[in-house]
Amino acid sequence: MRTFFSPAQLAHAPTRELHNGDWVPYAETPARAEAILAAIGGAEPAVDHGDAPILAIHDTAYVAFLRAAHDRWLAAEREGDAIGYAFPVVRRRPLKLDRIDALLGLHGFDASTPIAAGTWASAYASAQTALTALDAVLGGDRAAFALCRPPGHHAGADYCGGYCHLNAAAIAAQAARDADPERGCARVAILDTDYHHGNGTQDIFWNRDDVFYASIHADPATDYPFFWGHADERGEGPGAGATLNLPLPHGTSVDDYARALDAALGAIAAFGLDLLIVSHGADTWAGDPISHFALQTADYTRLARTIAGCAWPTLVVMEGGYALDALGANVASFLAGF
Ligand code: SP5
Ligand code: ZN
Repeated sequence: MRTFFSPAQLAHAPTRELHNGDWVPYAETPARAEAILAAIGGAEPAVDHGDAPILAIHDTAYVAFLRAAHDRWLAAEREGDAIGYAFPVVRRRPLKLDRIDALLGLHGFDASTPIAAGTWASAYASAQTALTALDAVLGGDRAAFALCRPPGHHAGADYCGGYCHLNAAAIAAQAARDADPERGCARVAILDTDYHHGNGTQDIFWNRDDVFYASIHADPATDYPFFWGHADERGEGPGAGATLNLPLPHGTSVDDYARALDAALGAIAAFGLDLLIVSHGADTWAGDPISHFALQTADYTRLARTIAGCAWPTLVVMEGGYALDALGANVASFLAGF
């Protein structure tokens, strides 16, 4: 299957993140993309689709913030990566705040998603990679792979978090909806197989009945992002019933995972769709350094075959996966199933 990636996606390279109250090396490294590229034998470059498809999902003020945040951090005479430390969870109201620390708190929900010098360039390129792979699928390919990095599924319309800045899967879903009638998709389903719940994607489509969101992930009672991804979250208003969360316990291996996948695919089939977007994380692998499932490398081929067996036009978008020495093989195994 055709695979897309842009070298600009390597520019984002924060040095450290907060973990259990201390600084640790940043887990979401450029080397992740290089490991995947090496295993799958390279990729075609992304085509620039401009800001418009990004602004169809993300707020203008958030995009302006993200673009300028690191320069403003330096202008405030700080060094290194920009990280927020005060978050407005109490009586939020519109305020005209200008200080970089206020903006970092306003546009983020955690202190483990730094903004570095190359962050905007990489997040923008990651979104373009998803849009270019989408073109291949809308053009008739049965499946295509967007090697997105940085990942996107924790990012909402106006906030970053969870190593994510722009939500490439959501941007691609909206672009598919907005494409001209000949290629466009009236109904899109997103299947999120990352170990973590994709709270940003869920939030973006929470009230909508044209984009279904199904996620299989670690129970947020025990894992990040804690506040979202619980089984009783189903969407609201016109979107009631168009969100499906399937949390699983630590230690989940392939048979239990495959049962959850069958349930997700059944719900997606019942919704009816013109396009499937798989927000794929390889952090469900048994040896992942920040996760607690027990999938084996070969399991990914089996799971992907189950998805491919549904015969829906499919865009696979890369999300997480942090075991550098196994990441390439795990992603290659998943793509082999298509
Ligand atoms: C896209 C994705 O998989 N995001 C995951 C975000 C999880 N962030 C919080 C996890 C904290 C663990 N940090 C461990 C760092 C080890 N170097
Ligand atoms: Zn993840």
